[in-house]
Amino acid sequence: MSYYVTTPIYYVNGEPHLGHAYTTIAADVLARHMRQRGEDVFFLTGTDEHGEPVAQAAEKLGITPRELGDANAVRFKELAVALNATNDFFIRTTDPEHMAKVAEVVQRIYDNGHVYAGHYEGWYCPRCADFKTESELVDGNQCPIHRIVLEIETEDNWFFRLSAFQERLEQLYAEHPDFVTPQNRYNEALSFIKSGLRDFSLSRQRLKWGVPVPWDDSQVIYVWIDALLNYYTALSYARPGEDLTDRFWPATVHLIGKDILKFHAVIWPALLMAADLPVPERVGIHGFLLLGEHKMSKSLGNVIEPFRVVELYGEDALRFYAMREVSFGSDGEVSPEGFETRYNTELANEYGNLASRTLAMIGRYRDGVVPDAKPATEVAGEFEGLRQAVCERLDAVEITPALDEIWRRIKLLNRYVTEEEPWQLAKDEAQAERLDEVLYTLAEGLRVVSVLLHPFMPRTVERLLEALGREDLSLDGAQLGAVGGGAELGELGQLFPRVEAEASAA
Ligand code: ME8
Repeated sequence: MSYYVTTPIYYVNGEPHLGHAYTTIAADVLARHMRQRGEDVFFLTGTDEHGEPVAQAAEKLGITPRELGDANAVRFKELAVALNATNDFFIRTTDPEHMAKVAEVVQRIYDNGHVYAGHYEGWYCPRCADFKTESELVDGNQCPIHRIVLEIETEDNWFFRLSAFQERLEQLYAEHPDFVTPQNRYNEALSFIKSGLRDFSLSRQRLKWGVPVPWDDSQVIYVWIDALLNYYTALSYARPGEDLTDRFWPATVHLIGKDILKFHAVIWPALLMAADLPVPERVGIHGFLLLGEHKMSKSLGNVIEPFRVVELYGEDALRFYAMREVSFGSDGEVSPEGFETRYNTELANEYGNLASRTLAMIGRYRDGVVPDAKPATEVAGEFEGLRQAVCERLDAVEITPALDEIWRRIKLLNRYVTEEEPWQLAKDEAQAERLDEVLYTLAEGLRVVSVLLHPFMPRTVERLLEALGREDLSLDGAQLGAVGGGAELGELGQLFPRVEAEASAA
């Protein structure tokens, strides 16, 4: 089965921050998990470089939009690398191949009769690159998102007949209850559609920075249309000499933040319908990380800056924190203290300790070889159905609940150690078989949770599995008892060392 997952393409008008990292991490978790399941995966991310948001930011800096794009696209690429994201391609909307394909699709929409010349007058936010209705404005004439004063713009430009797609969109929603998840976002999008769709301008007259309208080069294509089409155009040129469109289109899931719901859940499927192209299977929407300023942490300062966290704690700690702290789909606070607490309690104490204790006890009591035994019944019962549950959660883009399922088993294994007290069993030769069972169960439990955790914390898990002498990552083996004893354990340093604030003062 093919699985195509995307992130939004990020605006190059600023530096990447944790919000961008969040969606990229989530997409990478899904991509890695699906590869573990043996699916044919394509994972796309990239940058959105045209339009007013970028043109205006460049103007303020006194550089060209291309210079700004070139500088910040590099930063977004570096972010993906720093996060250990396995994107198969990084698209930039300034790629000539993308631009040519955008022109081609927009021409098709025009040829299909869905475009007309019109006159627009309305409130326009250049930072959103979007028109606002009177009812959306706050404090008279401000953008509800950017809180900047808006002006009424009038332009003659080309309009897309969105209103003509109302019925087909309603039908799409009726037939595909998972088209938008979670449910509250589905409801929000559907009620937006039902409230009546207005045509919108597909081109901009005053702006020069964009893809020229194929039949009227005095105008450029509206940045959102240019941007949305990236998901489709990338497949045609991501692999030189090969067109991946048939293999991966329609996309399996577009991951986005709630800020851009209307574009992805309403306008995007309508555009595809207008171009006679299949619509994606799902738009998975997450909430907002509230990145406010916080009490200073000694090592991280007062904001969670992704490059800084990776430098100090490694990318796995950030990946874990992002997916664990704020339930995917909801809004939630993130803070340096919150990060450090989870790092110390969950990563170092719960997972790290489970690993080091298990390896140390097998080293001490069984010469570093995992004993051969059957998994303890009480633990086996708790692991029953785990792999299936994780798969189902991730199929539904419920990323935090999938991680919770795994973490519950890590806590359980820690309780199991405390209850069984292997160090007492080791004192009594008559308990040798029991000790074998306990140590085997721990090693096997640790292996299973680690295989399932791999998409979340790939580097850490690879280190741990290597030390466990069992490096197979396929999901088939993610069941308690799937692998017998006999593995020789290797060395495992500290998985989550304490980070000293002093060491990071520079
Ligand atoms: O909107 N919390 O780009 P953008 C969680 N170019 N996620 C956040 C976030 C936060 N505080 N801040 C940003 C654009 N994000 C367009 C997209 S797609 C065809 C074009 C993430 O740079 C989240 O995924 O403003 C959000 O939807 C996206 O970054 C917006 O990125």
